[in-house]
Amino acid sequence: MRLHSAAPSPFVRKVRIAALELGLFDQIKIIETHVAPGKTDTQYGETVNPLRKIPALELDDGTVLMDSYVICEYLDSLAGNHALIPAAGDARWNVLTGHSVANGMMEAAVLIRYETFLRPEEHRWSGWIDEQWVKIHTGLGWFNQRLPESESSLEGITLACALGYLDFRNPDVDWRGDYSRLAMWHDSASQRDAFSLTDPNG
Ligand SMILES: N[C@@H](CCC(=O)N[C@@H](CS)C(=O)NCC(=O)O)C(=O)O
Repeated sequence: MRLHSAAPSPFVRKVRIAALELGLFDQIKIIETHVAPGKTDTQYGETVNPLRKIPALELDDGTVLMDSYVICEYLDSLAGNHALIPAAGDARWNVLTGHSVANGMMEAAVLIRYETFLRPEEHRWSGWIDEQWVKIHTGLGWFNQRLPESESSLEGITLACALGYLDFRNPDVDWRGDYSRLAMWHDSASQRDAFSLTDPNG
């Protein structure tokens, strides 16, 4: 399997942690792929992912899977024991909902990055950036009240990726001061090998 990746991407990190936790990482070859708005990689778009986003996973028979959620669900099915996503019941819906919220926080943080780093200064929209920050902070508060039951579920993995990306791109944002339960949860999750090996903060 070939995983189209870039080290700073929190969505790629989610897949890498999932593969490490499931013991499947040795079967994956990392392909460095650069996708940034404004720097169109037409070949990648035409041959791999029409949305030109990473991650995308190419299987040995040529099938391409995307996006990060689908890839994680696929890896979970290969491992065969529902370690990432519970098979049924409340546990399943809780993990999937937590994943959606953490993923949305990651999307907001990546959009802020594009808006502040890539978009020409005269075209930036500060009100829109503020709205993304509100989503991130409301999400942090939501998780501070409702910590994931498992660090290594898809919810726990995605939340750790969202928090790690905030530290990586916005080290000046002191989320730990406002969300102390979440900070303790993140300290504990970060001890896991799969999380520390992929930490963008080194
Ligand atoms: N829904 C996608 C989001 C992936 C995503 O936004 N990746 C970013 C890199 S962190 C990307 O490829 N950006 C390029 C673009 O938006 O054109 C997933 O879960 O895989």
